[in-house]
Amino acid sequence: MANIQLYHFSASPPCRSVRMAAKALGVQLELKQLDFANKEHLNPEFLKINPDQIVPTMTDGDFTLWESRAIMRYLVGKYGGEDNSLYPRDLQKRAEVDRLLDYDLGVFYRAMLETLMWPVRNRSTPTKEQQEQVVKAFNRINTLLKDKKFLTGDNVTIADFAMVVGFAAEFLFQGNMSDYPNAMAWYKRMQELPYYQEVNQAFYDIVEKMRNPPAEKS
Ligand SMILES: N[C@@H](CCC(=O)N[C@@H](CS)C(=O)NCC(=O)O)C(=O)O
Repeated sequence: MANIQLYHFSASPPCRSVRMAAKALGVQLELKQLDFANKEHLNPEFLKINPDQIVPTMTDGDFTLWESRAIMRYLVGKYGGEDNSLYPRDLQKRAEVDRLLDYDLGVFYRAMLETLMWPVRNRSTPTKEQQEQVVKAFNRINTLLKDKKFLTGDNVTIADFAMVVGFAAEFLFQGNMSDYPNAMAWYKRMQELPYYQEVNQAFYDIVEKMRNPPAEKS
């Protein structure tokens, strides 16, 4: 197997989803951490690799790909064997995974980003409409999970990886997460996957710092 490189930064949600998919496949990634605080992704060297200058960006030999969901599909297609429950070949099963990936890209992740994550970074308050979007999104996946272990059934798929990294912003939600018990049970199940903690540690370190900020020096 050629060296597969992943340009990433460890707390980035879409980077974490790709890293979980790689772990689930047993694909080793050579991680190339970019220091976003120092805008390393805007360096001319990275511009040559990815004109969009975003992470995750994967190189597999002389092939370069970005967009986390496309990378996960590619990795399963290339390294997942004949058929793989992470992204099944069966047309209808695959279509359900695709539906969720599309819903995530267009609606779910966006709601988490704009309503829960960005306001922290920008010190702004989400609008009532944005808050309603999050409630609607949590309700949707809570309903989806009422009779399932994972988003499309009994097996984890790349849609679970894509969505859990957005869902993990739930700790910033002003409402009550106990209103979404199926979604929370799924989140716990995801956290119990053998590679989850390792891949997501940098994110939970940030969560911990936000919950218990270091005391200000006087
Ligand atoms: N839709 C893309 C989103 C990628 C993305 O927004 N990555 C952020 C880091 S979390 C980034 O590289 N931002 C750099 C920038 O926009 O300048 C994906 O799923 O891969």
